[in-house]
Amino acid sequence: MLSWSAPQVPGLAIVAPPVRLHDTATGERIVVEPDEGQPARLYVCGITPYDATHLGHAATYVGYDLLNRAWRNAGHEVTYVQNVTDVDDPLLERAAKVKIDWVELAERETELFRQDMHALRVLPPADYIGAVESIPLVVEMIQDLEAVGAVYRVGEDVYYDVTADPAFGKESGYDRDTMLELFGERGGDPDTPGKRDPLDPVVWRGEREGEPSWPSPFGPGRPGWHIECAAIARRYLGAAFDVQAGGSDLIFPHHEMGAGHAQALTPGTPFAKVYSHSGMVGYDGEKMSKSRGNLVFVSALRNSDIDPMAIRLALLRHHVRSDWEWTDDQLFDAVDSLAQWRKAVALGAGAPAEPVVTEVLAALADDLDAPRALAAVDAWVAATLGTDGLADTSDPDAAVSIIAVVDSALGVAL
Ligand code: 5CA
Ligand code: ZN
Repeated sequence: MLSWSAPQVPGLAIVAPPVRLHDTATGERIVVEPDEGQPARLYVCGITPYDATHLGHAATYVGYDLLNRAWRNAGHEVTYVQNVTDVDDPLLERAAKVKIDWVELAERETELFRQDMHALRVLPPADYIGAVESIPLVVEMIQDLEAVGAVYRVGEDVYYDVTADPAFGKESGYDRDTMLELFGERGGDPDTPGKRDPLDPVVWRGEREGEPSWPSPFGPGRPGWHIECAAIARRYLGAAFDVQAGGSDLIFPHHEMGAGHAQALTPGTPFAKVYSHSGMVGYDGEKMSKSRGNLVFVSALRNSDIDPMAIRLALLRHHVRSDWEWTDDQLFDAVDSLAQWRKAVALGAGAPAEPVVTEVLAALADDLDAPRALAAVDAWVAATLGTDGLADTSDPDAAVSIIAVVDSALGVAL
């Protein structure tokens, strides 16, 4: 499906350090270098397009945009893939509730998402792939799983047997009780009779009255959620790739099951080298979520004349892995910061830029530490404007380097 257009990214005079990322599976910070002769390969789980992009989504996509940029600045090519869950229970339920065609709803919200991502200067995925368009890939993968005995039928539905992958549980590291609880909360059906294990997820959901369906060798139906991302990643990135990312609400069951589906076909080869998860953004005391309705939409802020670069800066004040609460004050602080940054670079000369460029790149290579990178820019701005004493203008070309690194590494256009 159509992606969005890429912003210009300035090249930098120095090469950034190798990227280290916290891995959910091992709990360790791992250097993620692409395989010999391969680009760096990143999959970030995309939206379920039944409502507009909220700041939680934006924090996740801006967060992993830092990874894309850090790899590029370290000299790597990057293949970035993202899905759109354009058919699934929550989308169909919302469409039925508001009495609009589910295809129309998905198309409308996906288009709004593209505009939001473009405004936030998020680099677009090379392959932006919808669930509906990937049904042939899903069917093929289920057939491959069938050939190794990893799936079974329950009535009209096809389920994946979690015991098919000996590494099941390693991605999340959760105990069984936690798994059972989260599976029930996040789209799973632990109580369906006839399953071998309550945790087994559906990979093909047989046709139901009033729901869309597609023909397949298992009968008419539609894909399960986890197999969608597993099949798309496998096709567009390969059976093993560098980083699987998304919000921490996807650690289990989504990324665990996706890894299981893939690893059942390639025993002993981890699906992703690193599983990276962003924290949850809250609002009014709870996780910002479509089902709770406590949302702040990127498009609404844009429509109220907020500079998207201020939205991006507000998000970058938090580490991608931390959970945090959105407050309107943070946006106004970011508007002020942006104005200060722009005022400082408008001077041309400023405090020495080179140590700032080095520090920004080092911070981002160190598990995407945006707050640390922003602190370095803030300090340069304060020194240049003289808000901490005398204005330092000893570097005649400072602004050029600062503008370039802030744009290239942080995605903020000054
Ligand atoms: N379509 C699936 C993934 S395949 C999905 O989870 N869609 S979503 O629209 O619910 O979320 C899109 C992305 O935003 C996911 O990576 C999700 O983990 C992340 N996300 C959702 N809510 C928040 C939040 N409050 N804070 C941070 N990230 C969030
Ligand atoms: Zn996904």
